[in-house]
Amino acid sequence: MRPAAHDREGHLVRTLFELDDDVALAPGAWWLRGFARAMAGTLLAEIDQLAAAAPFRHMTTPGGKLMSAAMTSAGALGWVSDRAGYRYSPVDPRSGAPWPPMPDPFALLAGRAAERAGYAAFVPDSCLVNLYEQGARMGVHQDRDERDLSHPIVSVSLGASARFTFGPARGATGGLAVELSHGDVVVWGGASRLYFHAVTRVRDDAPRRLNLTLRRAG
Ligand SMILES: O=C(O)CCC(=O)C(=O)O
Ligand SMILES: [Mn+2]
Repeated sequence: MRPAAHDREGHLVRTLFELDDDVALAPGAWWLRGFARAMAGTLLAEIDQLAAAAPFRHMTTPGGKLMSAAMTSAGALGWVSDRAGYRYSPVDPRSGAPWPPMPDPFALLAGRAAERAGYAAFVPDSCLVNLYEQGARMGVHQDRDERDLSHPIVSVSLGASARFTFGPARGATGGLAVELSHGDVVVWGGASRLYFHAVTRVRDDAPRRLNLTLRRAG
């Protein structure tokens, strides 16, 4: 948790930053409101660069449906989906070349956010970048393609706000829905590492939404 700030006389100082309260979503899961806001410009510039090297594309599910969010990746491993299934790949299947390297600001932010949520020394080797344009969503799923599930997931929201559902079951039972805004970070792991989640709608308060999902996959 954020330590309280005091002025020279010892008064507790309420800053604008403190309006960004951390919210516990579930055991092991934290919604760090506004945690990435100050870095957003840097993150967006990095996304532009990596998308120039590994363009966003709509992948196909194993069932043959086109996913509505467009995706690309950075880091040693990138998450891919096609008729053969979901998996991590060291190369971009479109080019056969390695994914762009993990940008330093992504790894820095992921480590800091994980630490704030109680996960020390998190070093991601994969960043999936999701691009949601008008009408795009992401159906309910678990993140379970990673080799070692003891590492947390760090998920960063940029641009348009979106409704995010999170819970222990595929349906609504025991779960909740929150509205994720530009600069919010959600971290989950431990008891909620395999919680189900979805993006059920994206608002039109910005032209598009970007999400960084940082993981230790290998
Ligand atoms: O866009 C989001 O907020 C969630 C993305 C997600 O769950 C995923 O890529 O596995
Ligand atoms: Mn997910």
